[in-house]
Amino acid sequence: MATKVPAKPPTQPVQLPKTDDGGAVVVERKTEKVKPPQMYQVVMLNDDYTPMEFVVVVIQEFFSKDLEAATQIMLKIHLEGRGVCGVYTKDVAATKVDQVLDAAHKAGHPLQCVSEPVEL
Ligand code: TYC
Repeated sequence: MATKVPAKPPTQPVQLPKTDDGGAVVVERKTEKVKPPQMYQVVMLNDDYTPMEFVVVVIQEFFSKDLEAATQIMLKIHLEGRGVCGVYTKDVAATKVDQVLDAAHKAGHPLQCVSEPVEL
């Protein structure tokens, strides 16, 4: 059986790039490109049938407004036809719309609500 001669270790140890961050080597530094997400406003629409009290309760419940703020928003909708109840990321806004429509449907009211991108 042939005896293998072990390879000689290099005379000089291989020098790895010196780092002070645990071994990560920064190859390239790019300027930050992350933008804040597009936000969506939940807009409630007026109708002639949904009771004002119901709208106020819905705004308090799903948009975390106190009685006074919810009443102001409801009156704005009643007088102007529509009003913003809150501004959220896309998925959260869609969930709020679902919750409002579900509550209105269960109570037998025609209350309508939509979400739309906030203009910059
Ligand atoms: N206009 C309704 C009424 O007079 C009240 C109302 C307010 C309905 C806001 C919907 O989003 C709404 N009973």
